[in-house]
Amino acid sequence: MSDCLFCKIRDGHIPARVVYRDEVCLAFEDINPQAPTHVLFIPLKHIPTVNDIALEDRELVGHLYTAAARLARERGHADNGYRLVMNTQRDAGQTVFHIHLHMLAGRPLMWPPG
Ligand code: IU
Repeated sequence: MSDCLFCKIRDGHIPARVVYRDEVCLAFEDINPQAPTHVLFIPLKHIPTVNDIALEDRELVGHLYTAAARLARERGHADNGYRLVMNTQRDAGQTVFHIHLHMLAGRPLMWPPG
């Protein structure tokens, strides 16, 4: 079995509050939410970091964004706004090495972060 935590969530070996799934991606509530809405969008394909995104993955990455925008609309965040972010490597605070798009919404968000 893969050592990757998010692959284990994808495969149902670790529970998560899944909010969306299709043939390309999976979305689930972050276990330690930093905003009223904090959802992670992951590709089903294991890609460790943004550095590892290949040209052939371009559609997959776009798919994460369109899935996130749809959920934002469904949850009523489209007008007030939300943040989509992919932390990459140590200095950005990446802790799980399977790319994931954070969607944060539901409160005013500070900028710049940390
Ligand atoms: P990061 O960008 O790699 O730091 O984000 C990892 C996120 O994964 C972070 O917000 C954690 O709260 C979240 N997470 C989770 O949702 N479920 C888990 O079992 C674990 C981490 I470990």
